Amino acid sequence: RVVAVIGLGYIGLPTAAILAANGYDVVGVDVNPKHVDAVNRGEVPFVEPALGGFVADAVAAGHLRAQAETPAADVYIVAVPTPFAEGYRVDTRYIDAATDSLLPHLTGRELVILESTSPPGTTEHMAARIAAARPELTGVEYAHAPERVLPGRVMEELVTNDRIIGGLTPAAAERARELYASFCKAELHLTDARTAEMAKLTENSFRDVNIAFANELSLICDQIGIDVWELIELANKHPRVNILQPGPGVGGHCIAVDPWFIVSSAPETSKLIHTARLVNDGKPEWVLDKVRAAAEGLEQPVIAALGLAFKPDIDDLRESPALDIAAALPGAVPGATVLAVEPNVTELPAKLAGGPVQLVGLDEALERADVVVLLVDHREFKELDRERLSGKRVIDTRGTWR
Ligand code: SAJ
Repeated sequence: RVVAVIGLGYIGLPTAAILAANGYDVVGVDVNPKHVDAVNRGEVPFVEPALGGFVADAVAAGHLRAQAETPAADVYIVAVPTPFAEGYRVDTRYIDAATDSLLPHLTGRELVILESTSPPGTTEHMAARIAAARPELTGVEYAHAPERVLPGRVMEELVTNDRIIGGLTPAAAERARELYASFCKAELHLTDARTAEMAKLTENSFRDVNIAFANELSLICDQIGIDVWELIELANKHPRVNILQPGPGVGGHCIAVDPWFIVSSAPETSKLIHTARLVNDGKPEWVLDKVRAAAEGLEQPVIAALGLAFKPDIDDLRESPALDIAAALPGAVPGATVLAVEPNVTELPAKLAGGPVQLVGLDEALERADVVVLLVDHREFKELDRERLSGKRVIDTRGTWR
């Protein structure tokens, strides 16, 4: 049985590789020729532990190949980006393009699975789009099977996390269950597509609201002179309290995005979820204020921004507050030289390329900087000998060097 996985990104490629390792013939489809070529060489075009071995083995065994064109297949898995459109509604441009690419191949027996995180109703939208173009096909089945894997632990969590599978019909859900059961050793929970869509958004909103609580505490504690990390550690000794960690903001393509899909689905009602987004999105500005204050009185200060990724030990810069802060620093502190350190990338991302921010190694940054702002708790920064920070003005947004 042939499975076509459309979108070979952070979710599509791991899913393609693990299906190939579990008995399916998998064709990965991507519009980016670099991704296609990398996969066909058995390589992974981004950083994700353990994925490299899976891809190399699957390609070598002939169970996985990549191409630009959508092929005929028995099962289609759509794992393309779902960015925002106007008013924080979903932009279905990539989903629609993926859906349209199936049209010439469908015979009426296929299962189409949407994995991309989407507002309630998106799986129905796909089905309606196909029905409008190919009304004679009555047997195509649809399901939504949202991924919940944590970047950095994807290959493990694909196997060990419970999974929600929502069918447009119960039969579609059953059919999708069989596919996921080939590699997922945890429980598969069947429901309808709308509930599955909302469940995914709810999980990430839960985390966003809880991080906002920690971030708001960090502002309050700063104002009244309390160490927020000690405070949280102590409060968490309560058996039913489990506060998350403050940071420079919330990043990634999931937690900073998904709550908006709930807000745009029910704008009048989603008050807390909306406010949490604003609290977390306000944190980078607060960090910039701290850096501005730290640089005060220094002539032509050198500022080192440690970390650009949206979380530790990955190269993913999507929606990263650290990247936004680094990009805003030259404007926030006029006359400053801004050095960025990001051990997981080899060149400046598009947002910084050609601008005043320089990408340097950790040693050079520490040698030159007057002000050091820690934005991501990468391993290299955690292990740093604290002596090397002496004499510098330090802003530790993660509480790593307490
Ligand atoms: N963060 C904090 N404080 C914390 C925890 C996280 O500031 O205590 C920040 C991180 O620094 C990062 C952001 O939140 O900027 C998100 O990081 P994360 O590790 O919480 O989550 P993601 O985006 O890597 O993955 C999330 C996960 N969802 C949940 O934990 C509910 C993952 O399981 C999902 O599969 C993923 O979103 C997704 O793809 O939706």
